[in-house]
Amino acid sequence: MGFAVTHSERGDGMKSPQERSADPAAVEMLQHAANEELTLAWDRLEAMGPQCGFGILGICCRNCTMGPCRIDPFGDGPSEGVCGATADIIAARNVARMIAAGASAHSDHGRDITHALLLASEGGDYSVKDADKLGRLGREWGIETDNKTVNELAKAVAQAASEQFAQQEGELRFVQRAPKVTQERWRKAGVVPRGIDREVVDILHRTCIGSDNDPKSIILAGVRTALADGWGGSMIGTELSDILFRTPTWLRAETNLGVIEPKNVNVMVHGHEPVLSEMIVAATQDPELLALAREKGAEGITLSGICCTANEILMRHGIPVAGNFLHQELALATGAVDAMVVDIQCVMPALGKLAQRFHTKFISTSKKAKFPYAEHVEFDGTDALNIAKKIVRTAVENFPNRDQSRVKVPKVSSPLIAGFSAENIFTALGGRYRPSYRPLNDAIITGRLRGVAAVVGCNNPKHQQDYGHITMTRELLANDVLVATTGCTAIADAKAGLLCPEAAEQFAGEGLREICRAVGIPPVLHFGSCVDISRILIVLSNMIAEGGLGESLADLPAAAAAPEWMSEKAVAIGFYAVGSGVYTVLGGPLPVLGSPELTKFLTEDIEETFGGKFAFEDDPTKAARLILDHIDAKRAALHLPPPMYDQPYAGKTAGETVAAE
Ligand code: BF8
Repeated sequence: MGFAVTHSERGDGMKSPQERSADPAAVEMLQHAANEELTLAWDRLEAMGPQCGFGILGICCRNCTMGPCRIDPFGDGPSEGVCGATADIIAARNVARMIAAGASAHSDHGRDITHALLLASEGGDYSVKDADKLGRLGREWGIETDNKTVNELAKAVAQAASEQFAQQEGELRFVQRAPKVTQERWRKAGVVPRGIDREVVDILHRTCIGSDNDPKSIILAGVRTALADGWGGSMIGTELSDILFRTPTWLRAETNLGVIEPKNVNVMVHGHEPVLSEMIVAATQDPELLALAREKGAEGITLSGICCTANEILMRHGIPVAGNFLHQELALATGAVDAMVVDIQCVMPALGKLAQRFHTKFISTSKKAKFPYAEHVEFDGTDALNIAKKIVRTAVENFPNRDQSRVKVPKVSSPLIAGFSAENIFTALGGRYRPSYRPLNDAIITGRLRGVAAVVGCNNPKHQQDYGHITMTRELLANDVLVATTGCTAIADAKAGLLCPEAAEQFAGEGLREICRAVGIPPVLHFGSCVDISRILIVLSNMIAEGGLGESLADLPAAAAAPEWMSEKAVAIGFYAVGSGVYTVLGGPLPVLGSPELTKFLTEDIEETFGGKFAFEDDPTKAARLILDHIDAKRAALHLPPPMYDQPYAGKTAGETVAAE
């Protein structure tokens, strides 16, 4: 697909476009941005160097004004902060606060979806699109479903979901979805989340000056907060989004900057919550606005997305994806975006100033996320369609202001298949005649599949964009590991052609290829946005329930990775994965290396409590091999035969190069 890695040396300390991204569309736009003298994230990173070593190691503390304090990792300077906090305490507190921030972001998203379900139950612009799933969830939660209308049940479910945030004691409802042995581990460790908000507050309290000063105790509380995200806020976000907007089904779509159509009005959504983007989808299809677009000289309206809100409307409508995190500025630099509409999370504050270099309207919509140089149109779910139409109208009316001579859209896009869920993976892998998890389990048990891996997470300009995702994924595929993906990794893989069934022919080992051929799936399954990693928790739990692969999530020949992570949300996800028993490899370490004791705890000792642990490995090929070793060890522990087509790391990836074919 033209994704390549080169290591040209410019000699001025600046990375070349090819070193900054493995994506040919990005390379083209980076060159264009340099010609236009635009400042992008990569430039700001280079201007920032050298970055603070204490921060990287996690041993600076700003939790009170006796500081800031920093610990000297080499032993010549202070070994304690003013209060006496050691490197171990400071690093543990810092990472716990990252978990709390990440869990808050996912969970507040879940809260907004809950609010939208409540609005739907009262009539208005939202309505329940998956009443079956609503009924299933109502029954699972012990809510009386008979003799209730859909809206009455929606209201009861929304109220029950809402209580999960405020609950003070007991256990979150979705904890019951985990295998019994996993639940018992949590109870024994005292980390069963009580209520979503409560766990976040607990972390902020215990990391305040003079509170919890036992690094292990802080980390265990961090795991509990992370579990409140994965098995709480994120899972509520996913499940209620499916109920409101429908559970995804397989569909074909297109991705990369080439989906921007220069002849059309281009509306781009960026952020996370489908509550906004779903209404924008409807507004861009409004006949009146389409007619207005033609009146203004455009041929139509193209809606595309960036980051996870793109994944949300891709999964349910097949709306094209313009790109992942590091594409947000590149998309604006095309000069063809008439409005970029943002809500929450992963939206760079730099966008407003960049938009001013073009005609682009930069429109913020959430009262929780305001931006410099943005026009703010508040959107809280009430009068949703009218507000969405107002936003799209702004884009349409802005079209004549576009300077077509400055438009530069790379002719690069790739087809993909998306729309996998814990529900339809059933039929996907079993085929029409055997819809269950049995074929998946059997494929692993017989060794046709070596195992499964979730490769997820962000872009980070410290890494060559997408290189880590693609290299790791291809190494896993070549060794018969079925890959599940979400978030910006999913978009990276899609741009590199890995979300097509044909990718199995080109990149998969023999066993995985046989499965993909038999059931017509791609070797990499797109499960949605980052909150939808909760779908993967459910899939893994269903695999245990199906039988033959152990009793807890930690027994599975499975692993997780985030090769280019950067967000606090990724830290929360990493901790709920490890806390759930999943071996998790991060490209780039957590900021804990200033505490050897904490590093050892997270990468070794924590396994005894939860069955999962972290590994830090920058090199995606080596990281994939850590995963393969882990999967093979789990296979051996389950007394499974070696992989049917054993080809230890023979793979198809060729050293440093991500196929420049
Ligand atoms: O929540 S993968 S850069 S977009 S944080 Fe952000 Fe990271 Fe992308 Fe979605 Ni997830």
